[in-house]
Order: sequence, then C-alpha cells, then structure tokens
Amino acid sequence: MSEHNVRAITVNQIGYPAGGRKIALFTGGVHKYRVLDAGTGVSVFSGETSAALADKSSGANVHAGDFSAVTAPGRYFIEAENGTGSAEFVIGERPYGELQKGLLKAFYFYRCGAELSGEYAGPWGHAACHLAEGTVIGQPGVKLDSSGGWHDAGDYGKYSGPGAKAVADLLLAFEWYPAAFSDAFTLPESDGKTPDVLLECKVELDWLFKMQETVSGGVYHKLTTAGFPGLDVMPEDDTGELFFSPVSAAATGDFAGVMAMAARVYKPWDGEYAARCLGAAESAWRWLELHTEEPGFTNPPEITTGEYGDNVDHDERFWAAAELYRTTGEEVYHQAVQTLARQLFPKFALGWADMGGYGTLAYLLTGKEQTDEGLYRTLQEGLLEEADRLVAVSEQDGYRISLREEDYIWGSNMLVMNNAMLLLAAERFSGNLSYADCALDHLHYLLGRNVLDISYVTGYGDRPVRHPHHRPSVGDGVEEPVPGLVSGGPDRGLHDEYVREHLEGRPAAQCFADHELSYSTNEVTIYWNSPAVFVAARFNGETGR
Ligand code: G3I
Ligand code: 9MR
Ligand code: ZN
Repeated sequence: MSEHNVRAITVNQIGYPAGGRKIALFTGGVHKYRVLDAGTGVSVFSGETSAALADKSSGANVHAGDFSAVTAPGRYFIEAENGTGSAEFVIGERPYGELQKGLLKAFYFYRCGAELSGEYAGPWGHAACHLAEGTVIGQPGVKLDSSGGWHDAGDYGKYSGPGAKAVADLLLAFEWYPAAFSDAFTLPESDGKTPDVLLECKVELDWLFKMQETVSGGVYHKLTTAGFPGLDVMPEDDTGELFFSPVSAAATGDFAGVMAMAARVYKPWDGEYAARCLGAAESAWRWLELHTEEPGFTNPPEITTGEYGDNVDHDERFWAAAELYRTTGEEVYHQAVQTLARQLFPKFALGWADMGGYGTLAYLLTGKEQTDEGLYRTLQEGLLEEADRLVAVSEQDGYRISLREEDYIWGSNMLVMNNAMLLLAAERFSGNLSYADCALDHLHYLLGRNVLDISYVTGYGDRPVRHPHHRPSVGDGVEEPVPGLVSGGPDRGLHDEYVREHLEGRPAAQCFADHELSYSTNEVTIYWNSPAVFVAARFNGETGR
C-alpha cells in the first residue's frame, strides 16, 4: 500500500465520548504507544496494540489500541514508540455537538433560490439562484415555478426522491433525538421557538410541493438544466433553461412518504402546515393507486443530468403506505402496507433507490398494538438480523465498519452512515446498547479512523477533505471548501477519469481522491449529509455510552 498518504495511527479526529469505548487503529509493526495530553505533553496512558488483522478492504495490517481507560475530558494525541503520532482529538461528554451543527448547517449552504448572505454564510455566500420558471417536458408551453429547495449535490439539480430521503433522515433524527436539536444554529428564519431543523427541512418541503402536479397528484422526478454546468460555475451564473422531468412512481411514493411524515412531525409546531403536508401526501397516494404498473424513470432524451433511475417502486409505495398509516391510522393504508410487504424488495435499506427501510421503521414505530402481529414480528426480527449481520461484518473488518469489499461503491459513505442508522434502529427496538457501539465505530470511520486517515467531512477534523466536487466550493474563490459537507468516499468501481488515471489497482477502501475532478469519489450530496446528522444526533442527544 502507498504509505505516503497514510498516517500510521488513525483516530476519530473530532474525538470520543468520555464514558465510551476508545480505540485507535494502527498500521505497521506492533506498537507500544502512549496517550498524551495535547496541552501539557504529559503521558496519561500507555498500552500496546492487539495482534494485527490483515484487512482486505483497505489492504492494510490493522491493529487496535484500546485506551478506553482515559476518561478525563481534555485534548489528547497518541504517540507510538517509533515516534509516529495521531491527529489531536478530544475526550468529552458531548464531543459531536459542533459537528452535528455543521452537518446540519450544510443544508443551509445547499439552499437554492435565496441569497446566502454573509451574516449566515460567512465567506461562502452567494446571490439568489435558479429563479426562472421551469419548462414541463411533454407539455409544450407549460412553465411552472420551480424555485427553492436544496441543490442536490456538487451539481445544481433538484431531484424529488433524493430530497425526500434527506428530509426523512433529518425528521427521523428529530423525532428520535429531540434533545440533540435544542440548540438554535442561526438560520434567517430562526424564531427562538421552532427547532431550526424543522425550519431547514421546510425549505425542501416547500419546494417539493412545487414538484407535485396539481391535478393528478403525481410528482415530477426532477428539476434540472439539460446538462451539468461547468465545474466552476456559481449557482447564480447557472442560467440555462430549467426542465421538469416527467412524473415517476418512485418520486410520487417518496413524496407521499415524506409528506405524511412531515404532517406528523410539524403538527405540534404548525397545524396548518401539517394539514397541507397531509393533503399533498394523500393526493400523491391517489395517483399511486391509479397507476399501479409504472415503468421505471429514465432521463428524457434531451436531459443528461443525474438520472436517479429506479425500476422498482414497491419500496417507495410501501414507505408511503406505512407513513400514511402511522400518521392517520386509516385502515386502507394498513391494508396497503400488508399487501406491499408481500412484494420482494429490500425491507431494511435506507435509500436513495431502495427506500423500504423507511417503511419498515414507520410500521414498527406505529407500535405493536396498531399493527399486524405477524408482520410486526417479521419486520422486527428481520431488522435485528440485519443489524447482527452488520455487527458481524464490522467485527471482521480492520476499520471496524460493516462494509465488505464489494460495498465500496459510489457514495460508500452513505452506506456507512445508513448502516449506522440501521444499527441505531436495532438499538431502539431491542434496548441493546452494543448496537450503538457499533454505530459509533462507523462515525469514527467517517471522521478519520480509516486507512487514508482522512475526515470525510469538510472543515471538521485535522485532515478533512479539502477539494470536493462541489461547484460553489470550486467557483467561489474562497480557499476553504464550504464546511460540513460529507464526501461520497471510496468507490472501487473507479467511475471517473481522474481516479482511473491515479488509483488503478488500489484496495477498495483506498479508491478515493481528494480532488475536485473526482466526482465519483469526492462529490457531496444532501442525502450523504442527512444520515450523518442522524448518527451524530444519537451521540449528542442520548445518554448511554
Ligand atoms: O447497486 C450496485 C451494486 O449492486 C454493484 O455491485 C455496484 C458496482 O459498482 O454498483 C451499485 O450501483 C451503483 C449505484 O450508484 C449504487 O447506488 C452504481 O455502480 C453507481 O454508478 C451508482 O452511482 C450513482 C451515481 O449518481 C451515478 O448514477 C450514485 O449512487 C448517486 O448517488 C449519484 O448521484 C449523483 C446524481 O446523479 C447527480 N448529482 C450528484 C449525485 C452524487 O454524485
Ligand atoms: O459534475 C457532475 C456531477 O455533479 C455528477 O454527479 C456526475 C455524475 O453524473 O457528473 C458530473 O459531471 C461530469 C460528467 O458526468 C462527465 N464530464 C465531466 C463532468 C464533471 O465536470
Ligand atoms: Zn439554485
């Protein structure tokens, strides 16, 4: 393996909760090591690493140094006998507070249609963008308001399904870990009452309303220019014509799911808004009932932006039905859940293409009393089995995460965080805290405890991603990238020219380039940020480890 970009001792570059397990991962020979106070240089712990594990995914021999015994809050680093060191990190009661805020604030930076002013955006502000009406493909002469929402990613497209996944993660995080969202993080709309996370999600929900066809209730799959603009084009300079791509069943199912969820979550804060969300969800559901056999979405010939193709819509329908049932208690939706559950699709996946896991969570959260005993049990047992599989893979993995070699795909960091979410769901439905330990190991990986010793979150950690494939970060003339963005992470498929040229033959977990040209490994998206917010919120909002 290439030693030049690999530091021999990797840690979560943000830090570790004081009461929890603390492990650093080493490569190279067996190490005696010490934990030192970063301020005073005083050694507070010394230990020896465990036997090496030959890790296929990363191509490294990895051994673990367990310094859980260090519990005093402070700032530390690790030094091995041979003089190599680790990044500095903190040990504290709630070490991920700032991280969670940053991950959430990223959604503000993704906003479309409004000026990002210096007051809220610091040096990363820009003028309002994408205010023109969009042309509806297939309906010549029809132009509709398309403004608002969040840009998807490093590009400026806005895609209904991926947007719904992002909102779903944030609303679920708020439902499960409300205490983690009690600090306001200063948005223009902050009113000192409504949690900022709800204000931020409203930006996307308000845009999603515009993606629904008023008469039919169907939802346009996406809203983009015909092609991607150049990499240094700022949002306000991206003035090509905007197009609504046709309605799809996947987008309509996702829309119904997230709107039904919003109807429930916003109710205590804004009853009128909640009712509007529910109405929109019900009308999307009516479309789904009238369109039971729909082809999967493919890009219209004139459109070359992200396709988000999806041939299977049982999962999105399942989510919609489960969420509508949880919110309304109406029997028709319960019937639909039970019928859809008989279809074959992944029941524990959390998107963007496979959304069945959200349906499963909604059904389980409806509660035993209100649900079918057999289906409830099947889903609950299945969830715990899947979580056990993730734990088993993590136990065999050098960097202690649940990705097998073949799981290092485009956006592998989403899988890392989705799997952590699933582990936290298992914690919730079993009460077993060891699932949370495994989930936390996944957060450690994201923040630097990985073979490349890189924090995959811009602006966070001692060696963060610096050159994401993110048009504003490339085009704004500010040296530092927009902060708080989660990079896609290693993709062994080498799906862009830059990585094909530079990373041929690397082990899966090293197939990553912190270069702005590598869109297949180093782009950023809203739905890679959202599960990371969820995971960080768990470790900010709950006590227990
Ligand atoms: O699921 C298969 C898996 O079975 C197989 O083993 C593996 C081998 O490569 O591939 C997996 O499919 C991958 C799929 O993502 C998984 O979600 C495809 O190879 C891969 O090409 C595909 O990448 C998607 C990419 O667009 C290209 O279509 C990403 O998921 C998706 O996040 C990304 O989305 C783009 C938008 O189009 C445009 N905006 C930016 C955004 C992020 O890059
Ligand atoms: O910049 C585009 C990025 O946002 C997309 O996720 C990615 C995959 O669809 O495509 C990027 O655009 C590239 C295009 O696909 C091929 N030519 C180079 C473009 C990047 O500058
Ligand atoms: Zn915009």
